Amino acid sequence: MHLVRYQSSSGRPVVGVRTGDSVAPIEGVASMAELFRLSLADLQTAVTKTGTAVPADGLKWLPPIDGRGEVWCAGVTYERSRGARMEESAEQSVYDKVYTAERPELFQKAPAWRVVTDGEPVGIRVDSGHDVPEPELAVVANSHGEIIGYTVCNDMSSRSIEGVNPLYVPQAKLFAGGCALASGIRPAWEVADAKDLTIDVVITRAGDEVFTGTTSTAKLIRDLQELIDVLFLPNDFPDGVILATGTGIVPELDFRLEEGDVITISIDQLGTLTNTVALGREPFAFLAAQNLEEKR
Ligand code: DO4
Ligand code: MG
Repeated sequence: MHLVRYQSSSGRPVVGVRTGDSVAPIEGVASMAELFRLSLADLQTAVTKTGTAVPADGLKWLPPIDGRGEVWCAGVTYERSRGARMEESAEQSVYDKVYTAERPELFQKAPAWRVVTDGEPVGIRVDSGHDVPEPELAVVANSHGEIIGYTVCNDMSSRSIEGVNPLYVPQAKLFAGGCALASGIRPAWEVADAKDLTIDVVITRAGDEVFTGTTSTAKLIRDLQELIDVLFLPNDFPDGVILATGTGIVPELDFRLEEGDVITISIDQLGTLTNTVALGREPFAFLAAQNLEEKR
């Protein structure tokens, strides 16, 4: 089962449960924010009260986050990420230190309205030149700080901008189309061990595979609930938060994304996220133009 958002025939967003090939609206729930305000126990009850199911095929999926929801990221949580940052950066020691530090690296990635989902484009900056996807397990926490589910995140990143100076991380990480989430959230009670999931990525260019990578969340050095607790210590998340937990897959330095590349990230038990790379901010004008009340 996945918690999803999709467009009704009138264009309004609907929150529902996708099971197999069909989707059923959750009764009395108008937004993901409403679901994310429930306790885990109340959410388990809410998802059992659904209306008439419709075929999933052909529906327009919306990102599984809305309202005041935010996406955050943890960084340098896999040995591979520490090594790749040290290779690309003029300031190696900061990455080495944060990997083992008590305080994790956490940064805000996107408010809900900037998030793209499966089938929409992901972005690279016109002033970058060296860009990669970051395939990551994303943890969904409700407004009470409880982990309620998991999904797939692509933390699109500019290696060239971050490589010059770690203080440029916000510019390397937050830009139009930089944050993609799979369209469905797998409830936490259906995932036996989130620290034992295989993550795969395939990148194709004009139909040819140009990069493949794989890792396991078993290699993630941080505890998931501890990461959420650090986020909630100084912050309220009144409509919940989705935390991407860092990448364990970084291509070698000679690989860089190009416009038109197709990135497919799969996480065992959670699902798949597929996006095509677009250059610059114009392809993402639809995000700024959307009517938050009616469209997303
Ligand atoms: O330190 C920069 C961010 C690293 C990151 O996003 C990751 O490890 O996934
Ligand atoms: Mg990352």
